Amino acid sequence: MKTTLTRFATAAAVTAVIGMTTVGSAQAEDSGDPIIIPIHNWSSQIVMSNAVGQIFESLGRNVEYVTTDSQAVYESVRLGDVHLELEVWEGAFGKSFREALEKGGLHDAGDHDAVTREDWWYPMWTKESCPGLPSWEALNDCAELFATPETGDKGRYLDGPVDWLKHGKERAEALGLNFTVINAGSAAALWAEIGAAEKDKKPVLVFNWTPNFAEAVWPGEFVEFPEWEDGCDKDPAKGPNKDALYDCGNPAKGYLKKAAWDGMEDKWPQAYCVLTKISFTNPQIAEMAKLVDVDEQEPDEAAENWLADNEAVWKPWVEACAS
Ligand code: TMO
Repeated sequence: MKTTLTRFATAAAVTAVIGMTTVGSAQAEDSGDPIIIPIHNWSSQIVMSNAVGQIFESLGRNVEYVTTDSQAVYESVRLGDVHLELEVWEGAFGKSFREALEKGGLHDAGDHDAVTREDWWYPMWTKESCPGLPSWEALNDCAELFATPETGDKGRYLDGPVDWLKHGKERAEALGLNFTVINAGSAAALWAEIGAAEKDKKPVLVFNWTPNFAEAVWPGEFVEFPEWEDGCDKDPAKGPNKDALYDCGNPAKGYLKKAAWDGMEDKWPQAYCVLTKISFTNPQIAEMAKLVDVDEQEPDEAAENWLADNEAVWKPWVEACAS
């Protein structure tokens, strides 16, 4: 029932917007070819991509979604195989994004309002048995608390899926951490790990990020590693270990950008204009993730519900590009 009602609400909003945009529009028309939007493997990105796709559809655009690797996507945008990326997280993707920018073919289409962080993280109960946290220097003394049969006497750190390329193994090595880094197969495996530890308040260390639904479910903290310095992934002189890369934490106040294929503006000027106006906040992005990861909605349905409940957020972006 909720879905039916919100479908009507969205349709009404869409009609209103189309009515406005078709009057006196003198600029070149957007192409009828589909705008191809890449989808990755974490919920806010999937919901946001569907929400923006539905906004484009409300303007009469055709949209296709393709599931792509979250690092390789920057090469795909650059080549115009997909046309934009809605969540460029500095910690995970800054390097791939910068490399693609240098090669040319894609550009920075502006920042979201959101401030992001992605790093080693623990639910707050972990600190009771390892009170030196959040400093990374407390980790080795506590390593055995995190040991499992799989890791022997080393601690276990459950990193994100490999395509998020967190360089966890290199970080552990560069900082001499007595931890085995294991890549989760999916975001869901991270939530399962925290959920399984919750009942007995077992210490766990997993990859996590903000904005995300998790912060409202499990209070917790990021481990404070040596502060990120530009070049820490390229220049061994950066960070405390002068012989190693990746001996810094990820940026603690990272950006969240949008990226666009250079040809997008000419081909779909109105949709491109809307893309440049889009700016989601931390709570909005956390809510998008929650609709899927907690409320168990399908991503397209979550996007539809989010748009119906937040017209005051997104309609001004469309209106700003109406002529
Ligand atoms: C790429 N991610 C936002 C899940 O860290």
